[in-house]
Amino acid sequence: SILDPELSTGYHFRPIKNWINDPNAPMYYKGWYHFFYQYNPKGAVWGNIVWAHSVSRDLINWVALETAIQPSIKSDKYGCWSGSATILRDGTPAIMYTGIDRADINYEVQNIAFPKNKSDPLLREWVKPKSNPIIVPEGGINATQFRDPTTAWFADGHWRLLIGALSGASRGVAYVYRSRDFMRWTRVRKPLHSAPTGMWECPDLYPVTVDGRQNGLDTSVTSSPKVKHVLKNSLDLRRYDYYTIGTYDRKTERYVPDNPTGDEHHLRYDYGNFYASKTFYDPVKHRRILWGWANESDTAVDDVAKGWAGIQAIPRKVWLDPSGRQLMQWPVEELEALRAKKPVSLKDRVVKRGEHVEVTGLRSSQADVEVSFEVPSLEGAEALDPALANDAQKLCSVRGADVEGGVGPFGLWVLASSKLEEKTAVFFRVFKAARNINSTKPVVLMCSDPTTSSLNPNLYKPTFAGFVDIEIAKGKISLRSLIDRSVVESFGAGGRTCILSRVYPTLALGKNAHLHVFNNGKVDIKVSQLTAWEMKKPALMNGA
Ligand code: DQQ
Repeated sequence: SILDPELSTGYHFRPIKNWINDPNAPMYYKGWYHFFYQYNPKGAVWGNIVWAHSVSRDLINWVALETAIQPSIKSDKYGCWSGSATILRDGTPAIMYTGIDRADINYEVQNIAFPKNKSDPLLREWVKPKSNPIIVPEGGINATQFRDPTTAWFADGHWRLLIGALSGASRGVAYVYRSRDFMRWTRVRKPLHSAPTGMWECPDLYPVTVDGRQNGLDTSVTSSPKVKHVLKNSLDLRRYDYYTIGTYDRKTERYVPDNPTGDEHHLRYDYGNFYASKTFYDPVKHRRILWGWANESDTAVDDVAKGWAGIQAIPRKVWLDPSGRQLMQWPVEELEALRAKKPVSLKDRVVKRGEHVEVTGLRSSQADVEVSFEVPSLEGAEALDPALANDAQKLCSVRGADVEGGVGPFGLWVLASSKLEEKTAVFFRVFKAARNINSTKPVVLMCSDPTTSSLNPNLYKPTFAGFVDIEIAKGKISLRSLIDRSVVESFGAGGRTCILSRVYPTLALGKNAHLHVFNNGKVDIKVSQLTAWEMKKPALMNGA
């Protein structure tokens, strides 16, 4: 049943009990990574929102501290919603967050909080200055859709930050606010950017280098010619995070996506269950790290029965692909410390049409699996239905893991029961170039298909999918899957396409979970290398 403790994640961040949602104000301060998150101290459903707080030395082992921010002033009496941290120029961290200050409607204002004691590296206590709220909705702004301040950036004597909003019935907006002293803020009349997508929750704007390296940049780096910006928004209506890559001009305070159709095209961090994400710059390892929330996909009744709901994805390093067209993501390297010493591996193993090969010798319910596939020929690839050439999700739902193809579907069955009644398929499928998308490149689809993941009939089991922008003509593609009891978090082609799914097997639990490589295509494929590690539990696992 859903209450089986074997379904509680082993190495993904989760609450011991109660509800969690958005990541808030991630930062590094005096030797510690700080992580705050939306938390309901009273139950396993959304409500009574406060900021819970955990700290870590390595982003993997977490210690829960006391609640950092909770309703205590008029301007946050009905909820302390999402926000971000900024390290000010004298080294002081400041938190900006949305407060709900009316009982009848979600009237949203922005508040500030500072550490009570800056010399405490754990930043245990936060104080709210009397001047709160410091930003209120005015000038025609819809006060019930005005929230989630970003990390601020500094240039030309001014701080700037963004606030997500809704204009009219359906326009998502990111407003820019400026300040000299971080306390008095004025809105720039024209928004940074907007698009007809519905409300923009949890915006995030940050620089990335275009020099092909994986290092990150501090949020205040805006001027170098070698910098592009990423604007991410969380779409309330569709419950996913999309981003564009573009140019931020700090004179006009406008942002222009490189791809004029980028706001419709919807490049996503993750094509699965991943929402309200936020990045921060890690000055220790010079990288930008992405946190994202993954909700449960069982029912609220199940959540209440099991007593907790929501996890965080493994923090991911993000950087700009040398093509400049998309971001790359990879689990932070610290995660590898949880890998058991002796992995299991396969080498140069051909997987024939219709064949599946079991990977034995490890407990794969909690594992990290890396595979490199070789596709000898693309000749047998299926034709792509032009009507689905832009709709990965639909394509995967009609051509799932069990539908025989040409080149693929091939990939992994994870969390599989011994007789395969239950299995989650993570796979690729290659199509011939589609005429209507104006390219001769074969089209690569990546899917996470949970339709047979559980015998429990009361689950939400959507098929998730995204295209993978690579030259498969070279014949190689890789897959990494982080399997963690009720999580399958996968990274295709080195982090080009990512999909996180929540699944709740009833049989494929603990030592009864199996791992296979499968090939349901007509063409043989080769596993040039597969390495699978059992994952240890972190010594310190959070809990609020
Ligand atoms: N969750 C918060 C809001 C945010 C939403 C409330 C996104 O601030 O817009 O818990 O999941």
